[in-house]
Amino acid sequence: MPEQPRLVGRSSSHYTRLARLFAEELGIAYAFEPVHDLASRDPADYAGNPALKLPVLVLPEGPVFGTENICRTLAALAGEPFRVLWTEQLPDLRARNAQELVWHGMGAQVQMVFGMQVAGLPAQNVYFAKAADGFRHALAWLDANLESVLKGLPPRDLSLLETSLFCLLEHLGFRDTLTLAPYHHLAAFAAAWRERPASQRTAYAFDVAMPG
Ligand SMILES: N[C@@H](CCC(=O)N[C@@H](CS)C(=O)NCC(=O)O)C(=O)O
Repeated sequence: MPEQPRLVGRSSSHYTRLARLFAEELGIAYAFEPVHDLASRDPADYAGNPALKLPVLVLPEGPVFGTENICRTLAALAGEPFRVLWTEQLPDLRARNAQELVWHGMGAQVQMVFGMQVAGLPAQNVYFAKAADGFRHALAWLDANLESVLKGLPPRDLSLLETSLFCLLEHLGFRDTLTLAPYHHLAAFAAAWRERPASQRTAYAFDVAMPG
């Protein structure tokens, strides 16, 4: 039997969940290997990723760094011809801006969680205060434009845009950074996506280190 792909990441990470959702939706079996110490500065703890970032997909031919790169690799591995919608196939500027703001939000979320919750730096520092403002403005833009963006998407089995948006929105409550309450369209989108079996199989959780 060929070796299963190995996904090195964290069950509490929105980037990891994006990769896992792709694997689940595309029917790809994989082994999950948690990274327990996010403060580690040893690339070996990140499956050799020199950037010290996760997730990493490990294949017999080598590691794949970066979540979008991993999603594209998983789609290429999928046996069936799934219709996956990538950024370059989004139909217009508004949809491509939406993807950009989702990536921005995912980065801002790492900045806030790693900076304030992991490193314990002060939330009132302009570095975090400005990040939170930009993040809220981006969410407001996404909320105002979501309906029209979704209406314009071509038929698909899966899209990077919707899957990444869901991972981001669910992470806000999980990590208690920003509230989704003011954003009704985003909240409804997240509630609908939460029902998917793949979403339920990849719910956020903190990985527990096994003793011994
Ligand atoms: N560009 C990377 C970003 C991944 C990323 O920021 N992952 C977070 C976990 S959700 C991480 O590694 N955080 C540790 C850190 O920032 O030091 C990707 O697309 O995979």
